Amino acid sequence: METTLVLLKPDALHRGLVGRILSRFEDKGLQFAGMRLLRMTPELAAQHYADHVGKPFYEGLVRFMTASPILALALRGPQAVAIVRKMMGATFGPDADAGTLRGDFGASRSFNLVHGSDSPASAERELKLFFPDGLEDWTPIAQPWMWDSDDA
Ligand code: 3AN
Repeated sequence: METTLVLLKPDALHRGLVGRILSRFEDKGLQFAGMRLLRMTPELAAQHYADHVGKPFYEGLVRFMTASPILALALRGPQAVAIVRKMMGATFGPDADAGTLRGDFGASRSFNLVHGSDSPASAERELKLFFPDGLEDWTPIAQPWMWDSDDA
């Protein structure tokens, strides 16, 4: 069982896409283990995007991510990290396949709606940044029909 960090970025909130994006994750059978509306600070951005500090696009990325609130999610399920990455699609809207979140909802290279951890190790690091008090542990009533012991 994995838990991954997803961020719905400012463009998702401004464009009223939150409900539809959450529905896609619910429809897939991923479980909400954390949900938090917050304003990303430049300090939090520097920690979260540590690998990108100093790159040419970094300042623009931070300006975008700190402009208005974001919604942080912890999503849980078997192979949740890889599943969310597939659901997000390629980094830039014009390149993202139809059927993915970025492919269906955006055409921008800068405003790409969602973030998802790129590995279980990144997920562990990022979840601590956005959910320092930990996550909610609960069992959805439908879980016995969502996945088998072989999946988890
Ligand atoms: P992804 O979000 O698909 O994992 P990363 O981790 O390579 O992409 O990049 C993190 C974020 O930085 C992206 N979501 C995107 O918003 C931004 N970004 C990455 N590369 C570029 C670039 N060449 N130009 C502008 N923004 C970029």
